[in-house]
Amino acid sequence: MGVLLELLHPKTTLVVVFILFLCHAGVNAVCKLGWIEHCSSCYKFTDNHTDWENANTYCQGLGGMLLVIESEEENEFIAEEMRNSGMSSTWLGCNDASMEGTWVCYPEGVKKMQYTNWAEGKPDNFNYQDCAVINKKAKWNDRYYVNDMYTICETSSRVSAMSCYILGPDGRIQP
Ligand SMILES: [Ca+2]
Ligand SMILES: [Ca+2]
Repeated sequence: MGVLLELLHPKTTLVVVFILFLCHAGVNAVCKLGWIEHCSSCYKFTDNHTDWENANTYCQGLGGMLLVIESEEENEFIAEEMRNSGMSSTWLGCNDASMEGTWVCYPEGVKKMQYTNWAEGKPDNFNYQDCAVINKKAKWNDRYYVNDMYTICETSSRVSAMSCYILGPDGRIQP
């Protein structure tokens, strides 16, 4: 009986709930407040409309990286979210600046594009375009570094990152 009472103690319950939350989080992804979770990634859809370099720096400042799309599933998810939020062309963290025609994605920098969804006839390197964008129809194009495009940031939602954050009273992660 004593054990049962101890188990029902609010503090114990809180610990149990917390442990359950951690276990739950171990299976499912956890994102910072304001970021959208989807398939082991967290995404921040921003109002930032700027050139590639600024967009890249902006995402790094938020502890992420520019969006990198690695599957059709991710491509469709992003395009749908873009349509929902009225965003036009958005930067991808990929360019072929180092070697024309060899597209690499950041932050790795040397990771060749695995999945692509170029629009017909793209990339065409028109007047040396080196940065990839996705439009709301889920098609990709190459644009200039200096073009102004929307910014979506991405980060891994791995739970190991949780040690960097504190759980708020609502159970969400505080920055
Ligand atoms: Ca991705
Ligand atoms: Ca190019």
